[in-house]
Amino acid sequence: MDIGQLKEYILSYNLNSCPLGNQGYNRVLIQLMGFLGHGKSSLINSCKYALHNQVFKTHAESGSADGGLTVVRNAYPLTHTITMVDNRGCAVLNPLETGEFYAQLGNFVPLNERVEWTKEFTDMLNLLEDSDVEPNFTDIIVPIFVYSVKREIAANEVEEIKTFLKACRDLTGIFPIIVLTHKTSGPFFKFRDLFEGMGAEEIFSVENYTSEDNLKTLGRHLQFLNLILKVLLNVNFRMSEERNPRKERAERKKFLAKYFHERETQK
Ligand SMILES: Nc1nc2c(ncn2[C@@H]2O[C@H](COP(=O)(O)OP(=O)(O)OP(=O)(O)O)[C@@H](O)[C@H]2O)c(=O)[nH]1
Ligand SMILES: [Mg+2]
Repeated sequence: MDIGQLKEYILSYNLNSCPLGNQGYNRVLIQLMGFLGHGKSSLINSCKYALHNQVFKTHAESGSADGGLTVVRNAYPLTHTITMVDNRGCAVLNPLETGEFYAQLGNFVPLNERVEWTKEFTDMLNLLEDSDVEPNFTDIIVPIFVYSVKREIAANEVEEIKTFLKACRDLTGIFPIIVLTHKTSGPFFKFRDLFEGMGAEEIFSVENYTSEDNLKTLGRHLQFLNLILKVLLNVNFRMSEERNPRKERAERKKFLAKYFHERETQK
């Protein structure tokens, strides 16, 4: 596929065209996750820039090197079917943070709301119950974990991230795609090996487009278009089998209820 065909494939992507039809799904949600200031919002801006022939624009506000800028889980449509979802960055990947991410991936948290890491056991159970009023089971969620290669990583963090990524896989049926940002400012090959060792199947190293540097080149555009393509290939794979959105939602609910119960008893 040349770049024109790649863009056309993404722009015209429709779940109705899957071999077994849409099976009750109507949207692909690309859910970003990661630590503070690692480049999540910039990744959204980069993908929109690569996909649409426009001047560079910051759709998702980005800027602070230390992070903490994004606190709302804003949704940014890329096409009529594909939406990218920003996230609050976490300082640590402790049970309160991972619990929130799992609830998001289960589609039990409404979009465009402020992300709180503080939800305790009863808050989480209420969240699961409340979401039954207007259940959302028509999204296919694809997780993306964003990590800056400028950052140091401690041995205990590697174990935490590994456990987290596997749980995301169990919940969504898709191993989170890893996006390594700031690739020209750190040992990206070291992080590639590290994430591959954690079980990552797809690892992209990118230099995000930013307000300071948004010089468009073919290779840089392709980084982001190929990332979106990989998301869609994962969706196609999942959609090649018979699916039941309601049943899958019920499974995710059970997974979360069990997780929150275990988290409570391990305190
Ligand atoms: N050179 C370079 N700068 C980047 C890259 N990605 C992000 N930045 C810069 O890093 C800073 C933080 O990026 P953001 O996109 O705001 O990061 P974030 O993960 O959304 O951060 P929070 O929402 O605040 O947690 C900004 O100044 C960006 O311009 C990259 O790949 N290369
Ligand atoms: Mg942000």
